[in-house]
Amino acid sequence: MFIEAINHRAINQYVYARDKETIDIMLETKKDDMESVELLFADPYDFKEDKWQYKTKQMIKSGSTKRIDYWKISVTPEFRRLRYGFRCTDTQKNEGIVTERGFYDSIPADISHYFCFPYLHEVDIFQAPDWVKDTVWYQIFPERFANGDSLLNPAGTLPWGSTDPTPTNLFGGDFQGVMDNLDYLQNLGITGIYFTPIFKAYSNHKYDTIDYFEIDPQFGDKETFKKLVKECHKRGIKVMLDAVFNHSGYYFQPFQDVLEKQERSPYKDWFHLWEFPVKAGGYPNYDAFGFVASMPKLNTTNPEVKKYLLDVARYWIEEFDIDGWRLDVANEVDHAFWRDFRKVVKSIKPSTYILGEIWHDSMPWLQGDQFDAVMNYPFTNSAVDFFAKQKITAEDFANNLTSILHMYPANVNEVSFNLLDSHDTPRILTLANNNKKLVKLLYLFQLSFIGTPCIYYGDEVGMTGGEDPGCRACMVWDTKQQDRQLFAFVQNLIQLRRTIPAFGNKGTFRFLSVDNLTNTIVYEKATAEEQLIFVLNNSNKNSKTTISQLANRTVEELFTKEKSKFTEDATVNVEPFGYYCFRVTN
Ligand code: ARE
Repeated sequence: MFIEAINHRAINQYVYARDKETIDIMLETKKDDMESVELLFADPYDFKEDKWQYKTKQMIKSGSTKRIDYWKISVTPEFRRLRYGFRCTDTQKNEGIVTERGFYDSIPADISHYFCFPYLHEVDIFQAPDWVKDTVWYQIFPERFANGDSLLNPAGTLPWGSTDPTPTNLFGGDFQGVMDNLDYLQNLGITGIYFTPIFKAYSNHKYDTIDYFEIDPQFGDKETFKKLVKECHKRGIKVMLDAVFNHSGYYFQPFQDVLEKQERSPYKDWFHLWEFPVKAGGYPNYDAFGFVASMPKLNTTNPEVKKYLLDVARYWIEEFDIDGWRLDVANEVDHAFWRDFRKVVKSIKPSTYILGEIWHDSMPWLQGDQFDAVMNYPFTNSAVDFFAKQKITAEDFANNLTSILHMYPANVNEVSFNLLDSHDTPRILTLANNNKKLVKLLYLFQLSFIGTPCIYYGDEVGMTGGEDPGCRACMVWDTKQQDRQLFAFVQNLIQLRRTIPAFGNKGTFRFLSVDNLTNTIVYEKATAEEQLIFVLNNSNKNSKTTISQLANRTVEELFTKEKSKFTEDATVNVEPFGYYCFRVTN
């Protein structure tokens, strides 16, 4: 038994309240080391004649990677208190007891050895807004979605789509252009829009804010934005804005005041200045986003700055009824600020979705006191590596996704923002070397996975684009230039996700098999009522896969609507880059 590989702490994804009755527990052991793991558990005060009245429950192996087997179980302690340990039996029938105080050959009598989940308070449960679990997002870069009001065009605005995007050129995208195309978005089936920044700013991307309380004039005014939100809400579409609180823009009035008055400026503690005089240009002599002088870092520990930014957060919810905040460079702002941010936002509108932009393990921000979710770039990278770039094997992909699903509590996974690309990355069709079959597999996996999926504007009609700014081209509106077949494919997937509970977040996810030779993955999504089995052949060869769960079962294939009955051998032949989704009917 490899006791050195056994891992559990009574924190985070290892033990957490799933809901007001249920506690989920997870243990990690060395891959293929354990034959079984049992949970030993009871109320911390449940004794009879000085003996702790523990019970046992078999844990389920919920997934594996190259290194780790994950074991999970849920318990519903009558008095919401729990002491617990693990009894591990390895493949050589060796037994061992895992407790907080160490590893033992036999069950310690002293309860103080055991892990403790002291008390399940409802108020402590990680609560993300329910509506997010059923949302399909659409990301819009406002400058590039549609030019609906040429009177707003800034000087130098170019004809729509007339040339490639650059870090500075302008094409006049605005709110009217979005409103003119809400029917298009409703027809696609999306139910949430994530706008990159819309406040008054210097650049075409608006991540260099000049005024957090003003709409950028090239997009429109507050009345137009209010109307846009109302029109979205009428269509059942939520609206999420981009909060750039890690840094301001160079022309943000407080920073301009520092440049003018230097150490005499009342705003000198609004930033992280290194020395005086603060240089107006060139390499910054102050903290910034990266080393970008035009993005001076805000001192969010300064009470004046905190108040100013929390007022911004409050204002756009109270005055415009927005539904979410996406938090730019969220990992570089202090946790104390985000805790206050959540308190303010949730006090005004508890259903607001708080989404952090963090590209790495984000457990410290997902304890329930700061973010509801983060942008799930680990998911993005693995999906793109497997399907678009054909860079990793089916087993690697399954290992990565299994690890990702076990990084966080289940409550977090179901609101994770699952994107395939964004305004910061090349577009998926470009990453897939213009192979639309790969893009379809990407969309199929994304829209049937756990979490809240996001479609980047234009991907659904086959737009291409490389690294920023290449990925920010004007939306293609000429239907002759659009891939309408791809649009219909994505539209159908969204429809399946919205109408079949097991297809979306209500369905549990597990890989059934992966085959490196045929690069085929088989996974299941299931509810108590329904079982879906997906087969994706991510290779340019025919694949033949045996799916034991289909033996002698009758199924309906969701894309062809064909009904069939499998024989004992349950073999499925899939064409190159083909896919099936079988709904088991009995
Ligand atoms: C642009 C060019 C840069 C160029 C810069 C020079 O893209 O190549 O060096 O201009 O000025 C915004 C604009 C960008 C602009 C940038 C800087 O949209 O066009 O860059 O400002 O002026 C990291 C951060 C993450 C950040 C990305 C870009 O962790 O927070 O870098 N993303 C947000 C927004 C961006 C925005 C900013 C931050 C600044 O989404 O759009 O950029 O407000 C790895 C790392 C990540 C890293 C990621 C991307 O995966 O793990 O941490 O993200 O690569 O580099």
